[in-house]
Amino acid sequence: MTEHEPLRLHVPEPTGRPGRHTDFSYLHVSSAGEVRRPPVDTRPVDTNDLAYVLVRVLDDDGRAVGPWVMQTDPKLLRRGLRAMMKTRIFDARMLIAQRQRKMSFYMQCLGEEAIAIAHALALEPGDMCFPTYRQQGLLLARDDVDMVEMICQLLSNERDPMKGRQLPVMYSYKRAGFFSISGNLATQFVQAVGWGMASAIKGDTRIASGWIGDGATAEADFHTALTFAHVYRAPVILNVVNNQWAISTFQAIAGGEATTFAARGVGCGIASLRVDGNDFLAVYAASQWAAGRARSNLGPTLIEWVTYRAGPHSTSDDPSKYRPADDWAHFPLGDPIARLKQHLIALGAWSEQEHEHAQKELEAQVAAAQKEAERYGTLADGHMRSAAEMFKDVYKDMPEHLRRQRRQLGV
Ligand SMILES: Cc1ncc(C[n+]2csc(CCOP(=O)(O)OP(=O)(O)O)c2C)c(N)n1
Ligand SMILES: [Mg+2]
Repeated sequence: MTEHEPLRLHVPEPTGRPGRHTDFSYLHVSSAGEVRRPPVDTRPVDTNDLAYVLVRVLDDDGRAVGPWVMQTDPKLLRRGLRAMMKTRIFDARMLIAQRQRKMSFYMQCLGEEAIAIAHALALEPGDMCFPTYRQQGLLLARDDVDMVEMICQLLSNERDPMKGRQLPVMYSYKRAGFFSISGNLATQFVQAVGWGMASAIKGDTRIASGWIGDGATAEADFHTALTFAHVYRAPVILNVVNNQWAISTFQAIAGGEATTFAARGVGCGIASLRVDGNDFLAVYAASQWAAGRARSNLGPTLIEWVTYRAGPHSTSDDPSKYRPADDWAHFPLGDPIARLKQHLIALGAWSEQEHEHAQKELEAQVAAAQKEAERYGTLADGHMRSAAEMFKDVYKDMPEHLRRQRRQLGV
């Protein structure tokens, strides 16, 4: 024995658990308008302070304040609001369809809608996103992606463009700048950096946008991506969506305790921001800033979007087992839809009546798309693609062992 105490490890714990309120002071929320906006050609090292504060534009009364306010056409904001409402309605309907056993699995982005949608509106045609399963807003923000086709994929039916080979929610829309989702977390980050580097090597003007969750930053791919992005000043936006949870694991377990995920970027020599992900105007302004840097050969930007995963991780999860049931109601950054709605009403560019009308119209649109998609089959009616499909599209000439397996299956 020595005079020293026995060594021990620290295991982070969330402050809230079922029956015990979360103390959200760990988020260190800045006031709206308080955080400076650096010039777009700022040196990465000069963003160090920005990795520990929170860029916010909308104040508690729905006013846009501070240096990150942009002259944004209210038409664009209304488009963003409608896309967020559509996404929430879409998620709610698909959740019910999963409970009705029409699809095997679903994942909502409830509470996080502003991030993907404002980001989509800040990108240009041809830019390529490498999303996770929680960025359906990137697709639903666009007019050129058919909801019917998306729902056919969720239902794994005859018209599923993925031919039943992907998990529902793992979309792939090259034409809409949406790279095929992989279930292997964090792979998107290295792919995004690689795609951005290829764009630069080719002398193209298109930029990449990579996506990762707080939990997945603990994967080695995250760090590899940061190194390559920094070394070659790749034209890429590195989005870290910190929604506080990775299934039942609190963000502190992935390394968010007493520091921030944005600080990882600065540590690697990458310009970094920490932004209120539930503030549509802040997401739009920060995305524009980062896209401007990437497009002007000023290098990558890492953005930590602070938000809250308001729903379960997926239809296979029950968050009441590990966090307070009313946690979202106490989350200090509120609801992104309510906040943008309040702002537009304060501007005189929206009203309660218009909101109600839009809600009904979008509900009808989503319901009609679902009805149309269900005509091609659902998991519940067994109207699926033939098992023969899984043998196709892999080899130009099918090898003998696969022919044999197909014969054994009798398809
Ligand atoms: C490499 C890898 N490890 C583990 C999993 C299982 N898994 C799927 S989602 C998830 C949690 C991810 O949390 P986070 O990155 O915070 O994203 P969020 O679901 O909160 O959007 C885990 C562990 C996986 N898909 N891939
Ligand atoms: Mg998470």
